[in-house]
Amino acid sequence: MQVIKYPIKESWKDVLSRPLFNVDELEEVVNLVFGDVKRDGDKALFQYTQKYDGVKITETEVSRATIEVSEDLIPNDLKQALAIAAKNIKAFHEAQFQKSDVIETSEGVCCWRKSTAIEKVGLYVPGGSAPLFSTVLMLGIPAKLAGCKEIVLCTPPGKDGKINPAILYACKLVGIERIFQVGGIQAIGAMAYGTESIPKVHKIFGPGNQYVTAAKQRANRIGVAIDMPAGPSEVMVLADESAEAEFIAADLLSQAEHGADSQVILVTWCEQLIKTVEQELAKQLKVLSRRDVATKALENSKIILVKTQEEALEISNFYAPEHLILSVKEEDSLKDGITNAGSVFLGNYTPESAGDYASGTNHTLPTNGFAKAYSGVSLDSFMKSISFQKISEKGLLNLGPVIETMAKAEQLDAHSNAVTVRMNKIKRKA
Ligand code: HSO
Ligand code: ZN
Repeated sequence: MQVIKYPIKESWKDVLSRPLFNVDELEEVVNLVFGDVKRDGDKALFQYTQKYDGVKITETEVSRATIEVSEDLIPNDLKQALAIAAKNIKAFHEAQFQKSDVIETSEGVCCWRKSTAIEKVGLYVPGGSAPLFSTVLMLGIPAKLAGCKEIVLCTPPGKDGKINPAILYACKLVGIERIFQVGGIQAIGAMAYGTESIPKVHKIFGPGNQYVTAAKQRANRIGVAIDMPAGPSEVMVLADESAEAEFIAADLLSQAEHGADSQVILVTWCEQLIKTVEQELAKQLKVLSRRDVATKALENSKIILVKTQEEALEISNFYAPEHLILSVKEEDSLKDGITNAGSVFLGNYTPESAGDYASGTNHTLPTNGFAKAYSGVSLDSFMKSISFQKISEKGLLNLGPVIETMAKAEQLDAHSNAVTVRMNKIKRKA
C-alpha cells in the first residue's frame, strides 16, 4: 500500500482517485447482447449462456425440485447462520416502515402519501469465484417485506451447469420462487425487456461486474429503474492510537479480497500505526485464500497520514466511502461530523463484515463517491409513494385565489380556470 504523508488539499482529488472504470467501452457489447435478447428472447439467453458461461441450458428457470433439494446440500451450521442473519436483516428493515399522517396544510386542504410496493422487481446475484448468497438476503428480505408481487432472481450457472446450492437455499429461506439460471448482460437484458420465460420488471437491483453494471445503466436508459450505479467495493478506516493494527489490517483485507479493483484506505494521525498495520497486512495476507486478488487491490490502496482527526474527517467526507470504520477514542465527535458515507462501523469491535452478513443493515451500498448523493438499499428502495389530496369547498375558497394568482402569473389560464369555475359554483350555491 502506498503511504502518503500530509497530502495538501489540492492533491486530495488525485490521492483519493478510484481505479478507472470506463463503462463507455463496454457499451458496444451491451448493445449487441441487448439487441439479441430483445429480438430472440430465450434463444439469445441459451446462446449467450453457452458463450459466456460455457454451459448449455435448454431452460432458463430453475425447477421447484432443484430449489427444494438445496436444503440437503448445505451444512447445518450455514443454515443456522443464514437463519440468524435473515432474522436480523428482517428486524432492521421491518422497522423502516413509515406511517403517513394526513396533513391539513391549510383549512380544508388535506394531503397525505401512501407507500406501495414496486410490483415487479428483478434481483441480480453474481456467481463466479465467490457466489454471494448473502446478497439474496439483502435484496430478497426487503423486497418481500415491501410486498413486491413479482420477484425474479437471475444468477449465472457455475461451470458444472448448476447454481450454488447456498444461493438456492437463501432464496427458499426468504421465499423467492422464480429463479433463473442466467447471468451477465443477458440476464439484465432479459429482465429489462422480458423474454418468453423471464418477466420484464420495473426495477433491477444487485451488484455485478463491469458488464453487469454497464447493462444496468443501459436498462435504466430504456426506462427500467435501477438501485444505484454499483462499482467495486471499498472501505476507509479512520484510526488513532487506540486502534488495533491487527483489526485494521483484517478489515482492509476483507474488502480487498472482493476484487482486484477494490480500494481500501487507512487515514490516521498516528504515525506509529502505519508500520504496525503494514506488518499485520503482510502477515495476514500470506495465509489468505484470495491473496492474489487482495494483493492486486492493495496496489490501488493508500495509507494516508494527516495532522489532525478533523482533517481525517474532512478527507473521509471528500472521498465518500462505501464503508467507513472509526477506530478512534473520540468516536462521538467524529461520528457526528460524517456527511458522506454508505455505512459506518463504530469502534474496535464492529468489523465491516458484520454489515456484509448478519448485523441487519444492508450491504448494497453506494460506491465510487455516490455516497455523496445516494443511500444504500433499504425497504424504501422497493417502494414508491403516491401522494393524495382532498379539498373541501371551504378549503378551495381559501386557497383558490392563491392558485389563480400563481397560474395567471405563469400565463396558464386553463389552470386558473379549473379553480375559478369551481369557486363560482360554490359561490352560486351559497
Ligand atoms: N462488501 C460487499 C458485500 C459482501 N461482502 C457480500 C461479502 N459478501 C459490498 O461492498
Ligand atoms: Zn464484503
